[in-house]
Amino acid sequence: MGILAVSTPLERAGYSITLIDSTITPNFEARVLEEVKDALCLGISLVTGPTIRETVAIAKAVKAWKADFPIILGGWHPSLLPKQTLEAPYIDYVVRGQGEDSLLELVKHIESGAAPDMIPGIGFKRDGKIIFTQERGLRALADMPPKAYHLADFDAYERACGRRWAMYTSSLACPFNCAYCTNAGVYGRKWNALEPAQFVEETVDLSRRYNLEMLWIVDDNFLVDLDRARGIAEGLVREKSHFTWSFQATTNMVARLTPEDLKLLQRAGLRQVCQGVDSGSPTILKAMNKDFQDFESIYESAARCIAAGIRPSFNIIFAFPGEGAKERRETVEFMMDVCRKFPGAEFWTNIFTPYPGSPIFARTAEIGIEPPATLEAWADFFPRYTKLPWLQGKEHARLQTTRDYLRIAFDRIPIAADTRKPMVRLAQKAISMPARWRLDHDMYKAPVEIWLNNKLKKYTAMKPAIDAKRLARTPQEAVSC
Ligand code: B12
Ligand code: SF4
Repeated sequence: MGILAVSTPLERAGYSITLIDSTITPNFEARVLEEVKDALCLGISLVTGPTIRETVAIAKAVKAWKADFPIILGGWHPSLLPKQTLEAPYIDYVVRGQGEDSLLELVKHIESGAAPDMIPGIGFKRDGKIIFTQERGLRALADMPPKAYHLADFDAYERACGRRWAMYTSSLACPFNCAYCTNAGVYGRKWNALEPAQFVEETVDLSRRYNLEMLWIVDDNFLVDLDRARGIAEGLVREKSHFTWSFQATTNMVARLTPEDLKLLQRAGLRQVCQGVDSGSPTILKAMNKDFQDFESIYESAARCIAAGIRPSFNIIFAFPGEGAKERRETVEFMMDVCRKFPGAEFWTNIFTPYPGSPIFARTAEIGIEPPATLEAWADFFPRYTKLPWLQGKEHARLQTTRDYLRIAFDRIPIAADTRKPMVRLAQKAISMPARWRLDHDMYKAPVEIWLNNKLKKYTAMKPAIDAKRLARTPQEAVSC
């Protein structure tokens, strides 16, 4: 999405883009090395975590081919840690925050050989010194050009996950400031959004143009303006849109929707609402700065969504600083209670990971965390397996086992097509019962159900035929970026 966003201004200015997505391109490193041969520069979009490993490998390989070939990093990680990112010897430029204007200006400067000092929102190196230009002011989403979806190889994504779908952004930022979230660090809590008419026109067009069955609206908090949400639903019903969709929103906002609102949204194709519940412990919710969310609204939101035929999908963060055995137990019991009361509700769990730019990151020394000191060292930073000073060894293994049991105790619907055979479904249903018993009794010794489930996974896993078509250049054979 980041690349699709920054591509439109470049294409409009006559540059040609070759998009290589490592998730669908076999041997993507070789492909990049092939494409850079006649390109002006290489831009890479990355978030904190494993994408850094690929970024570093590619950047080093490109530099080994040609030491002065310009490499530009953009996206959340370089935006939040621009100095440390630029300290890597194989990175030339970083773009901080929104990249639509900054990248276009930077590419023009690279092409003409001009000094980039006056381009707001970037960082670069000169004579071994790191230089940051002035901040670039945030632009409202409605003022941004449409994303260059035509660069995406929807056929390859479909082959990889069995469904034809895309992401779409209809608002930016979030008015809240949860302690673990990096949002305020980049978007400064300035929520702004597209009008319903633009949402409806663009999503209907997108779904028809690329024959998409589903859209995932990746706004941070879709429901900040409830009238906008109602307007969107009415517009989609009026247009007879054919796609289903999902969005992310806070539970307090979802609970403000009336049953009629939810029915309207369901008629408009809404099938899932992702919500950050994050903990079942009131103490931890307070520590997370989530005073805006109470348990009553979480139950209310689950009840109303289920009644309207919309799946409530909740996220949990385990091992937040201050979470002890009592608070973790409260969380597991809360999850079990919600799933039992509202069959169809689902939970996805993570391990707390202190991201740069989040409010809690300012307290790393106090909570005993030593942040990685180089770009490369952030590659292992991943909420699926994070280890923390208070979560190591047996304790870490026990939590991972609990998470595995939570996964098999209740059905969750992944975004990829469900290709399970009836026998496999039946077998998984059977092991969900002892898994629930274990979670109720907090007993995870000799985890045979997990072993069994892993065996079953062999029969459930997608076998993607991954490939990406070679993307055609624009007819005018402009400079590739
Ligand atoms: C969709 C989404 C996902 C999707 C897809 C992620 C992906 N890698 O593409 C999925 C569900 C897979 C996902 C997973 C994860 N995500 Co996520 N995700 C998002 C979300 C909601 C939207 C991202 C998006 O596409 N936005 C729309 C585009 C247009 O905006 P953008 O990415 O910000 O791009 C702009 C600029 O950053 C810049 N830019 C971006 N790329 C480039 C490249 C160049 C060359 C240039 C010049 C500029 C540039 O210009 C763009 C236009 O202005 C963001 C929150 C958010 N508001 O952005 C979180 C977010 C990116 N995710 C986050 C996290 C933590 C994760 C996970 C670790 C969660 C988990 N528990 O597993 C994983 C990690 C995935 C990975 N690959 O490593 C954090 C990242 C924090 C960080 N420090 O990096 C975010 C910021 C959420 C948050 N507020 O904390 N995520
Ligand atoms: S976690 Fe969600 S609700 Fe909290 S600040 Fe981030 S985007 Fe907003």
